[in-house]
Amino acid sequence: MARRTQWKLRRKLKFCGHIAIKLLYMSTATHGLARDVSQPLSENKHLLKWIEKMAELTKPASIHWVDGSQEENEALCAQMVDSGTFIKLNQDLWPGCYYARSDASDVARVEDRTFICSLSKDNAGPTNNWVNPFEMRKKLKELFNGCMRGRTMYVLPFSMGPIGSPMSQIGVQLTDSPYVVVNMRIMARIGMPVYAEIDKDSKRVVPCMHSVGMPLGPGQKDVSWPCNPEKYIVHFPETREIWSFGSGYGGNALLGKKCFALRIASNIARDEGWMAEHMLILGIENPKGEKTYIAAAFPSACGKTNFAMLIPPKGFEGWKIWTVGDDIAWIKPNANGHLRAINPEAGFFGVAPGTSAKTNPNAMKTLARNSIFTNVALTPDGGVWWEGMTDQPPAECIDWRGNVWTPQIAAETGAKAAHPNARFTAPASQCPTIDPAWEDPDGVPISAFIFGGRRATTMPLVYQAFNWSAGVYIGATMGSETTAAAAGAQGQVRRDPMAMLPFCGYHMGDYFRHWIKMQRNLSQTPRIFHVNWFRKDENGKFVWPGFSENMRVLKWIVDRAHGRALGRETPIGWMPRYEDLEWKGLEAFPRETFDKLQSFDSATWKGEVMAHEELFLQLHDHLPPEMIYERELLICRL
Ligand code: SAT
Ligand code: MN
Repeated sequence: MARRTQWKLRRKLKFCGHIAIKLLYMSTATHGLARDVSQPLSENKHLLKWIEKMAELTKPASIHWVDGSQEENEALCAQMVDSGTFIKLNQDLWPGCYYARSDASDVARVEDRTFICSLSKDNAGPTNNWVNPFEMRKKLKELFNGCMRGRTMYVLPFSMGPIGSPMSQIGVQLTDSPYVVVNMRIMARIGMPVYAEIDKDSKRVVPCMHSVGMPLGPGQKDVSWPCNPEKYIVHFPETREIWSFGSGYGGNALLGKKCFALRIASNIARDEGWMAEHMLILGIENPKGEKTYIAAAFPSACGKTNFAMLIPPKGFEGWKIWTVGDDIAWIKPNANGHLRAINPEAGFFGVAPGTSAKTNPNAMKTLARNSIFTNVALTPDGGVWWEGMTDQPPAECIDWRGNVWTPQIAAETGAKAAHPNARFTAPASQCPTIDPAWEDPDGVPISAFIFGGRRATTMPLVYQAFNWSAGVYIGATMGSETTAAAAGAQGQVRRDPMAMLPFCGYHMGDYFRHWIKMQRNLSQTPRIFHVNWFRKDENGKFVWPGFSENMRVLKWIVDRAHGRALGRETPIGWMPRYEDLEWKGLEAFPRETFDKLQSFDSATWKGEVMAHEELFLQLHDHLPPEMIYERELLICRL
């Protein structure tokens, strides 16, 4: 057959194929919407072809092209109320808010079921789970074969970062979870404007496959939180693909977040010379109107959201904190060699327990409307509650498992009303301190980086790295006690370099090298700091009050970044003396307690450096030489 005829025939077949999927899905699943949701909303032929292929594989009962409209959102929420996934909260108290309870086995990220399937095992490195990509593709084909039977497949286009920003990236998630669609609508920019970007064909689209992995047989009744005991969260870094199976919760299922914005984006960033980091971004404005932005890396559930929305304490009248992001930062040098950062997300997926009008009033205002609550407790008046929300717990409520909970039951059995990893999904635009520049397509300028972990001992409240490579060493050797954000044991110190251990999509050693190399493209290098809000005394009590009072540390950091604050040189870095911090409003805090907070003990630190060694041994063949030099220098100084 002549080439030309062959090509024509292929085009014809493709066209027939599109007609066929359209006909197949026409009549179903319109959810009372005026529009025919099975009608494609994009003309992009690669996208159409991929959807066709994925529908053939997963065999959904219908396809729904998500337009992102308010009308569609309401229809999806109403549908989930009918199916039992959602409970509509009392709209007088919680306007626009919904409540969901997950399956008790699907409550957090599953790190041991998360895979980086690069072509070579060496590229994934020893800190990631690796499976040969060909083998994994075979496995995924089996898992996804017919996995959407009886369900709707939603076509969910999303932009990480403001639409049209040169720093943004686009993905399309195919998912059989309407819960994921309405959460992603808060967490990312979705729908029509994203199709328009895709149809411009100017950017590569990251395909994200997601299924809860629970097909429905004919007439089979659904459960309120479908999922599968077998979970696979899979990344193919070379082809920039994500496949997630079996979970509907958080970072396992909202694929724009950790899977794309960190694991895949860290690969893109390394190749293109920028950084995808597990960092909050905030702006500090002093009474003169000078604004300084910093980015800070803390592991999951270590208070990033609280820090990002900090309210300056007594004594800091005229100061303001502006929130840009609470979890992820994409950071890129501009033409002048200055680092600029965007928050790729559009919402907060924050830990609910411990969030209150006292600890984080800005978060409470942000989540007061148009938010989704997952695994918190339901109060008799149709509201929500979680541990720490109020001093006085409700007399009775329904806990995250659906059981009656009272303070007495809690005292007797230790039962929590809310799961420790219960979350709110809230629009960033509703945050009272959202920075006016938070959607600036060029990002905000970054003057300092902060690394911080949850450490009961050893780590002082704050110190500054001597220079960039010493700072990279501090980030690379960060340790933190594990939290409920990931399934597994809690409270154990583990090395969590740059808070990226579960999120770096390639070899950690190469990631440190990338950090070292970044400095070469910078005319202005941000200063690097380490903080620890969580040091405890002999009685196991936190020594530092934290929250608003962290502003005192922040002010010193900003002043150091501008070269106008003093510090004292110690073996581990520059430290503020008592008199270098602003104590107005906290005069009662004893100098001796501060000195204790800042104290460092050579013997303990030698043990700490030994623990660094453990991680470095694992990474040794990819470790940049700077890390070895920095360790040697540190040992000499100790
Ligand atoms: O579950 S998420 O990954 O979205 C939240 C977190 O662990 O930081
Ligand atoms: Mn996080």
